[in-house]
Amino acid sequence: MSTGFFGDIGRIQFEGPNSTNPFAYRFYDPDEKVLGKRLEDHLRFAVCYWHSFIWPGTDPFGGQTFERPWFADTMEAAKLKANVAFELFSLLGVPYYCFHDADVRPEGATLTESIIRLHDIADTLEAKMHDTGIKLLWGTANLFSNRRYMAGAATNPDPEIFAYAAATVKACMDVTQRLGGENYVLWGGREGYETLLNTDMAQELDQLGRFLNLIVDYKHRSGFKGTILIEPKPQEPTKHQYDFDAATVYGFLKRYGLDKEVKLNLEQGHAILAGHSFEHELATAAALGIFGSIDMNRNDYQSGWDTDQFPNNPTEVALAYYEILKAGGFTTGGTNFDAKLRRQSLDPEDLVLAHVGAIDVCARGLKAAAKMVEDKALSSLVGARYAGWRGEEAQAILAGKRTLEEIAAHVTAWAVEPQPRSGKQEYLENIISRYV
Ligand code: XUL
Ligand code: CO
Repeated sequence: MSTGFFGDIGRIQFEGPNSTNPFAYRFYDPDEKVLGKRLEDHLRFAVCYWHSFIWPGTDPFGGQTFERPWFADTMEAAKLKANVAFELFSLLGVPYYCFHDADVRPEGATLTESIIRLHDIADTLEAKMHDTGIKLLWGTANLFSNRRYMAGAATNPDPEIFAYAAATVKACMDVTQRLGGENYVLWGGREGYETLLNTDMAQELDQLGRFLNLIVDYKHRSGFKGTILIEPKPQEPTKHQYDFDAATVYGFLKRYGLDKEVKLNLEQGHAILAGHSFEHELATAAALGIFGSIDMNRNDYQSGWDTDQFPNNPTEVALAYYEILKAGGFTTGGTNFDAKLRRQSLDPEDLVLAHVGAIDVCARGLKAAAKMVEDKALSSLVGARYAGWRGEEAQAILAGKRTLEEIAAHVTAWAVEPQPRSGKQEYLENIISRYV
């Protein structure tokens, strides 16, 4: 039985690019074949529980703006929330959703009570998943909201907090596994410092390395088949977070022997906060072999803050999916909208419209990117740019078969100096605008 929250809005259908119906997809036809694969299977959309159903519309100067019938700390409210959440997922026709433990159940007086409640609500989620066919892209633990985590979870100076966080993650991994989750995400919002004056950085990094090793070890023993993902973010809430960006996390994983075990969940807004573009983060992860999944929301370029807005820039989105397609596309990962409404968007239909637009811009971007891949629009030029490295001498250098002295002797024997070639940047940028 419907909760009636979304009124008479029916299932969103694909109507094609000429449709002016705001409740229709213009670019997202899940069954459309792109590069031999259904669009739905390329994009693997997920709706997040937290911003859509938990966030009350607060900002640093103002309180709650949203009024939702499930805003209460009871199991009854949690069940109503689950019903409405699955109504949104079904309306949109997305294949996946994601949640934190704290999103789906009210916190108990003890960890044991919290875990019992988590499994209780998982019964509801399991039944809904069974009825709708909607799957869990990833589960995660909220190790940042409660005051016990104010000085970190894994990186807390107090080992009891480390242990509490570890036990919480175990419970969340168990529930994720039970619900057939395809990934488990770790975002370390408090894993960093506020001031170096009270921080032992070497100690905290070792704690974080141990924590992650415990998780990977448990994954293998518990039989969880999903991927463990770290979500980098440079700062906010802490002044500095250890999982700063893709390159930093790679160095961390290498140091603690986890580079073959853990991949990345990359978020557009976090890339911007780190001073990168999203495509830079995607390309870095792909080059290092740790690309996993994405949170496809965007930041405001003026605010310098994690504004978590729904994506709306087709060129940016196309460039992101171009990197993802080059990396071979998603395996267990997908496109999660870690995005929230603006706080003035009060109406239930705003929640639907925000996702419709985001889904459509992603479909449009992916299709443009796929066409660029298909036409080798950029790759033929990139291939030609590096052609010299396929030569015999260059291959020998790359394979470590030449010493510095040998290379020097070789170069001094040349009759002509090497000449620079154009990088063709504007030509390539013009190609992008042709596809988008
Ligand atoms: C915070 C953020 C989180 C993670 C999951 O910036 O992105 O919502 O995606 O904890
Ligand atoms: Co995120």
